[in-house]
Amino acid sequence: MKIAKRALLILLAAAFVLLAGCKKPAQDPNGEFVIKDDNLKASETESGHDRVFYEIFVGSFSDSNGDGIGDLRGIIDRMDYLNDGDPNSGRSLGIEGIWLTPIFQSPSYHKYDVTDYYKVDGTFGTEEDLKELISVCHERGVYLILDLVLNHTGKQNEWFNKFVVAHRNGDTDSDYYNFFTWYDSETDSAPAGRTFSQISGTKHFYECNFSGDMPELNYDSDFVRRTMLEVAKYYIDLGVDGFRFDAAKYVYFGDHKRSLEFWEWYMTKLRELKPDIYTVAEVWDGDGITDLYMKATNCFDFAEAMASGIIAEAAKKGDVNKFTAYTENYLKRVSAMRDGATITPFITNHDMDRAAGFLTIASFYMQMGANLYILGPGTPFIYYGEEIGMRGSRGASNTDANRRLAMIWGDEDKVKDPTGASYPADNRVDAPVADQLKDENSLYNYYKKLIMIRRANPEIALGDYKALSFKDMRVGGFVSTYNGSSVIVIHNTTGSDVTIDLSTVTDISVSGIRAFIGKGEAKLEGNILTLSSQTSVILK
Ligand SMILES: [Ca+2]
Ligand SMILES: [Ca+2]
Repeated sequence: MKIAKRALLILLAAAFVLLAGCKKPAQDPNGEFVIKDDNLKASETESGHDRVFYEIFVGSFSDSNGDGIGDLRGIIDRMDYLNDGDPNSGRSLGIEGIWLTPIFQSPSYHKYDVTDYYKVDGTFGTEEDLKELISVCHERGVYLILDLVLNHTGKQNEWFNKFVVAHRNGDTDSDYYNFFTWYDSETDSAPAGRTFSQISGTKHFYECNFSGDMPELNYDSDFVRRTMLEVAKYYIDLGVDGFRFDAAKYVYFGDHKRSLEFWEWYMTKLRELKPDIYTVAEVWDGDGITDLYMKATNCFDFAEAMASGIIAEAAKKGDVNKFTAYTENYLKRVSAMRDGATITPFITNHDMDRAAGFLTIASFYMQMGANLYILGPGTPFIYYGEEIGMRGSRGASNTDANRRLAMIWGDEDKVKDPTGASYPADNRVDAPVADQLKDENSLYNYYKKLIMIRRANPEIALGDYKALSFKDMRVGGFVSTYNGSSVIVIHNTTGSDVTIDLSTVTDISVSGIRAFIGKGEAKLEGNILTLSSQTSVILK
């Protein structure tokens, strides 16, 4: 990992030269943001984890061989779009980490039912492709994390077959007899609240809370624990930077105490293998529960996500003070759980209706939502297509495929929707990638600039966060101090310009505007800040 870290440093240093090296205040060609500071120094993060990540739903992203299915080579081919390794070029989105949804052999399009953890699914490519993707990512200072499904496997996994055979033969000595959780219907009743299915030819039932095709692994078995540790070790040795853990709270269904015990054990082992590993878990629950799991691993913050989440609420209805107070409080709780823990804000992922459906672009809600979570601490996760404003929701046909539609490149890419998708083709995006790349006012270019601003002002992601309090609840912000340097970030989500006497909200003296981004602009005269409607400013 030293190489990747060094690459990040070079990247950050180059960004510093680009963005802060000008003697006069730099004006972006289209005037949407300015960077004014000759003294900015990019600093290496303590954990290296305060990155902007990008979730790729692999089968829907980019198809390299014309079969309509997104694949690893397609991602390699699109790396210049994601991060071209040259911050001076200004020609790529600039994400610093990639989460791949599961890539191992599986019969489904989503691949959360793994048949063989040691094989890249043939439709996605080969292990050689994975190695190449890892190496291309690392050349560009980008982390690559894999989706690891530890709660269950697919029914077609040979482990399940061995488990079934062991039960049919009454072979209690087999290592596989207890590989999945099960009960004997002749002597026991089904544990309450959990779902089981019969092992054909026996009176035994295996646990399958998600689907009959997804038998649940039994982590009371040391053999299972060792087996699933070997899987992680295999991919760590291959060079991945970490994992996203699926369904983490269900390892012991309905028992957070035991599930957490498992994750603490697993993470201790992984950190022995790779001390700087980055992991993030799906614990789809309220903060009271996710906080517990922070002891072991970072967790996605579901309270911030979706139409009802704190980001969308602040972006639309404008209670920015609620958002910043929440963030300050959340950071405190998380850092109390574990050294090095980071927060993980996001608006949507592959299990949710897409953001541009509930944060409309024309009303500038989408842009303000992005400002709120990308110009902030932690590890923001962008869902592929979010940066071009793709829409897609379950809708009346009630299918998750509509949330995982084919990326709209507008070029020769033939990537197709997953099976079952029904979302109207004419309402998916305002303009494809090819057009947005050329349009300085596109949402894509907006996201790109947000990431540049974040990178050029490391205090935003790394500093000690302190929410500021404003009279108008729809104006809000925070001070973030890192290595003795403070920035102030202020968001105006209201429909009108605001004028703020900064001395009424902070005693930190400000010498100028570092950047602004949004619908309008920011001006500073002495302590008096004028901030346009739906605009954010970074002051220093
Ligand atoms: Ca393909
Ligand atoms: Ca389970």
